[in-house]
Amino acid sequence: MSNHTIETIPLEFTRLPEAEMQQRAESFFAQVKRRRTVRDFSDETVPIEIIQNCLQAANTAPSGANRQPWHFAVVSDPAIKQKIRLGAEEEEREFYQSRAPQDWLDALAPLGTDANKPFLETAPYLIVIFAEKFSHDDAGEKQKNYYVTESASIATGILITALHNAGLATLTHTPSPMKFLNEILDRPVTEKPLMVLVVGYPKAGTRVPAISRKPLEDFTSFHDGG
Ligand code: IYR
Repeated sequence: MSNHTIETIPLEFTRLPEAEMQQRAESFFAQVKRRRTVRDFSDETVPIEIIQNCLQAANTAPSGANRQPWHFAVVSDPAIKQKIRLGAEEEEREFYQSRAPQDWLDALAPLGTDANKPFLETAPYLIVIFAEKFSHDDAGEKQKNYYVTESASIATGILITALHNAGLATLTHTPSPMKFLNEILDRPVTEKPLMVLVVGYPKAGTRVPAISRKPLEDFTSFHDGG
């Protein structure tokens, strides 16, 4: 047993009646299944308080040793958005013209994506997510973080869900490589850009690809001893 004395507080946990658990599980699924990735954004602004609340929700994510190894750079400045667009399009041209193997291009064809990323300037917010490989302890000493990618990815998942719940559309954008984001946003090299989350309202009349999601039995297995 550890000889540290740890400070504890009572867990705030509400035990729900089973019927209510069922109902909540169903209604949450009904709500999140309406989330679709959007690539055409309106330039309409969104109150920053909504974004801030969703970020607070993201920050509740579990993380390795509770280091919370993430940084969210929220960009609304048109000049910085333009720089990000130019940087991303440069990488994407490389990707579409030479880096991507044919099988990858074939897999992307149904999405209709190409190297042009106008949404990086149109949408009111770009949230650039960085995974922090190191943080600093109370004495300012550099400290290694754990499960950095996993932790930052879980936080990003919660952020996407929170933004959808708040009535906003998102696009997970992953230009590769993403080093240019450290330079534009002045983030240290110990932070690895994970992705750009484009946030706003969909452009009026937006259509999205007709996709389906795998049925439960195709992506799960239940090891119940039966
Ligand atoms: N990053 C590129 C290519 C791309 C790759 C995958 I996998 C996608 O699901 C979508 C796009 C782009 O943003 O166009």
